[in-house]
Amino acid sequence: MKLDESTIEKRLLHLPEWDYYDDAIHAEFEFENFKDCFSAMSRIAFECEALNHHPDWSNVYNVLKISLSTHDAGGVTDKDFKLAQAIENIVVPEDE
Ligand code: H2B
Repeated sequence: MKLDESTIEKRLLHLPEWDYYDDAIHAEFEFENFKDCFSAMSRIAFECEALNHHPDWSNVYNVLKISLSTHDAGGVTDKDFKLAQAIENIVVPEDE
């Protein structure tokens, strides 16, 4: 079920890297180099398969841009937040 804007904004307080606009949540991550970036993308891809939920994303060298929305629902749902959290767990080192 598509979440309303105030619910999305509230949940984003726990995900400071992410912004809500155009019916999706978006984040941009910068890595040391292409190898680190692509390695994170591979790990994220396994999470996507496990959750059966998939990002719109793009990569240029060491930068990864990700947009999450639930296509079937035409907006942001709980599935997007589950995947965003899984991505955070992969991309943001624990001691940061
Ligand atoms: N990913 C996203 N982001 N939105 C979807 O609506 C979606 C998906 N649907 N991954 C899934 C797969 C789907 O088509 C199956 C059949 O559940």
